[in-house]
This record gives sequence, C-alpha cells and structure tokens, in this order.
Amino acid sequence: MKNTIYTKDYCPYCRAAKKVLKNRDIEFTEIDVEFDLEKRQEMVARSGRTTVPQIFFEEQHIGGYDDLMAFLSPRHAA
Ligand SMILES: N[C@@H](CCC(=O)N[C@@H](CS)C(=O)NCC(=O)O)C(=O)O
Repeated sequence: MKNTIYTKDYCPYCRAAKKVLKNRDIEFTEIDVEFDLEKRQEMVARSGRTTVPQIFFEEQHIGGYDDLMAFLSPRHAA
C-alpha cells in the first residue's frame, strides 16, 4: 500500500499525524514540501489545499491531521 503524507519540518500537525500513523502501524512515504516547489504544487493539485499535512491512503485524500483523526475514529468505522 502506498500511503503518502506531505509535510513541512516545522509543522506540529505533521509530527502528530506521523505519530498516529506509526502507532497504528500504517506505513507511509513522507514528502517534505517545505523547499520543494514541484512537490508542493503536486500536493495542492492532488488535495486542493495549501496546508500541511496532507494525507493520502493510496489515491484517497484523507486531508489534514484533524481529518485523519476523524477518519480513524471508531465512529467513522462503524
Ligand atoms: N487543521 C489543520 C491544520 C493544519 C495547519 O494549520 N498547518 C500549518 C502548519 S502546522 C500550515 O500548513 N500552515 C501554512 C504553511 O505552513 O504554509 C490540520 O489538522 O491539518
């Protein structure tokens, strides 16, 4: 499974999102867009958003940290 998280180094939401994914043994590829304009443009094109993190499970856009928590919550799974 190719999951992707677009991040910036200084971003606390990115660190929190990565911690949640790791705690749940969800593998991911991290793409740091802080100084990579091409990858940042890719993130905006895929997500329609300019904030980080932006998280994808395969091609499904999950969103940012708040969206990830909602997506992984038991209520969502029920
Ligand atoms: N509610 C959003 C908050 C995301 C957010 O505020 N990210 C900040 C960095 S921590 C951001 O992207 N700010 C604009 C920027 O750094 O370009 C989430 O849960 O992901």
